[in-house]
Amino acid sequence: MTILALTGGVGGAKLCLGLARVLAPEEVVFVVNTGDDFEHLGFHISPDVDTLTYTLADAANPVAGWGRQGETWHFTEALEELGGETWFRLGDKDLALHVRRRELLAAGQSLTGATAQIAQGLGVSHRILPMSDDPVRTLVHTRDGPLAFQHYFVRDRCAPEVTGFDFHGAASASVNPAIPFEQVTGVVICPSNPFVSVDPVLAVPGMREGIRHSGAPVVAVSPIVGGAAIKGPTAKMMQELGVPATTVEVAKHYAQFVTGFVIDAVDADAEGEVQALGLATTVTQTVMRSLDDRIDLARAVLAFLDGGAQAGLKS
Ligand code: FO1
Repeated sequence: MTILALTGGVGGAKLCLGLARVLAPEEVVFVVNTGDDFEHLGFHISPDVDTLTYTLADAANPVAGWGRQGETWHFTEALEELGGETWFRLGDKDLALHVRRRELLAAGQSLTGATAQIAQGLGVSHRILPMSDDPVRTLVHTRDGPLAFQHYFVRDRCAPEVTGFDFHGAASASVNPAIPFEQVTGVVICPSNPFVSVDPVLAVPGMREGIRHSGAPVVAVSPIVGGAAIKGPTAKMMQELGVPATTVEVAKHYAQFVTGFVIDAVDADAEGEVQALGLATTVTQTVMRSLDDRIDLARAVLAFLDGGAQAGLKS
């Protein structure tokens, strides 16, 4: 059995931790969005890869979700004094990861290879695979023109009104060859932002085909609960794109690709509408506050994959 988990951002990383507690390293592969990556201060910054790595290493900042816990900020403060860019804050321990990754990349390692060495250094034995080792950059189209992802997300604090997204470089990117599609028995789309965390992963040529060819059931966990995103700009983006910020709308977004959809108990009344899209459904608590919540949701998702998430079955 090999589960493929597609993830990005803080919300997705929470479910990945639950899956990592339930599945052995040889039973699951985490495929991570790299559309948020950018070159900054001479470093290749890979936020979703690092958020997942720190999360699986139990080293993530539990409040922010990104960066490391127990950080100090001497580098950023000193950079400020020198007039450097500090809108994108790098903690002192996090800085070591960026220095190490730059060293590994400069020595010819792929992002996958560098990620594996860093994960190993942090005691993570689960497989963390960037969706591609080729550059893919999410471009956020707004009323005031296009923005690089981190300029939208961090520098401008998700304030600009979005009109659409492009994944620059996706068309010529190669899907990560380390993804074992032929062994995949189930696919989980984690509760990440569908537009800027999941869509970039699915935009890599060969990703959808590899998953479809595996014949494995594909389930998505709704990142919207009760009309709101647990974290991040998902609901705001949906409203700005002219769609209601509802779990049903997320199900529609995924309907052509997934066989099952995981709905939070708060939205149980939406189950019929989601089933009418031809999706199997399961209702459970998807809001993850504790480690137990993460583990319970992972178990519920795996049970759903084993049971009712075959195309067309209702559970
Ligand atoms: N997010 C912020 O809102 N502010 C920051 O200063 C910031 C710094 C940062 C540094 C390293 C890293 O791996 C992530 C960082 N993030 C920051 C989060 C990042 O922008 C987002 O996690 C993803 O790009 C979207 O999920």
